[in-house]
Amino acid sequence: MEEYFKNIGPIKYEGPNTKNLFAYRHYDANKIVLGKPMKEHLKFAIAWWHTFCFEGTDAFGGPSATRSWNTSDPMQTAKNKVDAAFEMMQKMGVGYFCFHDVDIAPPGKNLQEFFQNIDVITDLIKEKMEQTGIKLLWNTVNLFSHQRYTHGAASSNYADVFAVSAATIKKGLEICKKLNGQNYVFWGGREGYEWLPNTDMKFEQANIARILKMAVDYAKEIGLDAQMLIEPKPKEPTTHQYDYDAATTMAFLMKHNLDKYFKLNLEANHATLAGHTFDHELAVAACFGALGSIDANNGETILGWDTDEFPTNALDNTLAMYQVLAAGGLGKGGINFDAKIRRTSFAIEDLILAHIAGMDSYARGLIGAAKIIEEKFLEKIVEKRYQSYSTGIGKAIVEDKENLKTLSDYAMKLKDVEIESNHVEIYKSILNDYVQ
Ligand code: XLS
Ligand code: CA
Ligand code: CA
Repeated sequence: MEEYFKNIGPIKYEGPNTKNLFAYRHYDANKIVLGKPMKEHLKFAIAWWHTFCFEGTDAFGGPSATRSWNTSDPMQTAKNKVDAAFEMMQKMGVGYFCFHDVDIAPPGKNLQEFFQNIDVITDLIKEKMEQTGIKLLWNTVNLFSHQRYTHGAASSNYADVFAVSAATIKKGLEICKKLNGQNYVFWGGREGYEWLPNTDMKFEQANIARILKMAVDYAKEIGLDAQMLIEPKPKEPTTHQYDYDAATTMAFLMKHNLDKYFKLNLEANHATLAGHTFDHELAVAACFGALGSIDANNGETILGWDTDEFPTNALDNTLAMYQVLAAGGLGKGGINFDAKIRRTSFAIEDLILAHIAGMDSYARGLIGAAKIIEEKFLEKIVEKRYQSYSTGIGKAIVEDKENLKTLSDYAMKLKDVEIESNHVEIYKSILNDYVQ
């Protein structure tokens, strides 16, 4: 079997002072943080599409990277990618992976051939999983790249496209069951509109809900107990995507009585595109008890596209991990690097280095967030801000003992209403001390 990442690894923790680029400086898998090992807080996953399929193309040029797993035979290439993926995950000590159906197997001439190809490759993946103990964090199906999805998949104006989408999702759920996936993701790639005036938005959203309901029913039928996840994104490729952000997606799920079956897979770059911070999206999901999993990356805010860069901003990651810890963790979810190397980082070792960078940055985030929690830095500030609700009239309000009349009587008797400063600048400054 060919070795793809030659003379690299295993990647070990060497601490922040190491000069070895091929070592973890902060991610120390077995180090206990808040009572459990880092590797359980940070269930890192490698994204098949960005790592084994992306070759550095952009809107202005073809591949910049040459990968030795590519051959002239698409099935052989798919098999080589399985070897490369497991070699990389083992060398890095990464315990999970994620994929779209189209990432792992060639399309063939028709759906039948595509599904047969998937069967062959997933047999191979299953074997590797059994040998290594590496798990499937989630899989999904790509209902956006093929020409037939030009007008959407479940939201398409063509019923045949809806039917093909249903068949493809059925297969996706079967793969998830076969590989014991922890989660199953729906990202509505083209579920949105190009032009509102020619779109029946209510109808399209009802059809999306229909297919999701069918998926829930089928998962039940085949005994699949993976957590179902929806991944919000506001725009790109469509002008407007229906699952705009966490709040919009929850409203959609609740309207269609699907909220009990789904949680959210939240991506940092999608938060940026929606005009939110990533920790905002995580906090919104947590409010609904729907914090499912993370697609870890960063958007280049100057460019304003979905650039899917590796997440290296320690402050952002600290705030993100703070939300995760405050919500009690990600449950079955994990931290998938939905991130790709820059076009200029085309060397094979960049795939490893970029993942080290992301993992170390998230480890910094975890350590910093744990310190914030241990020292109750934010907890004390928040407690103080809301203390007027712990006694007197505030307590009565939150215990639902008051109404507009009783509050009016109370307010009329007030001589003055006293409020205090937020002191936000100094707290933001002190927060920097927690960034590791
Ligand atoms: C694209 C999305 C996609 C989903 C999975 O922007 O991030 O990659 O994570 O289909
Ligand atoms: Ca994503
Ligand atoms: Ca993205």
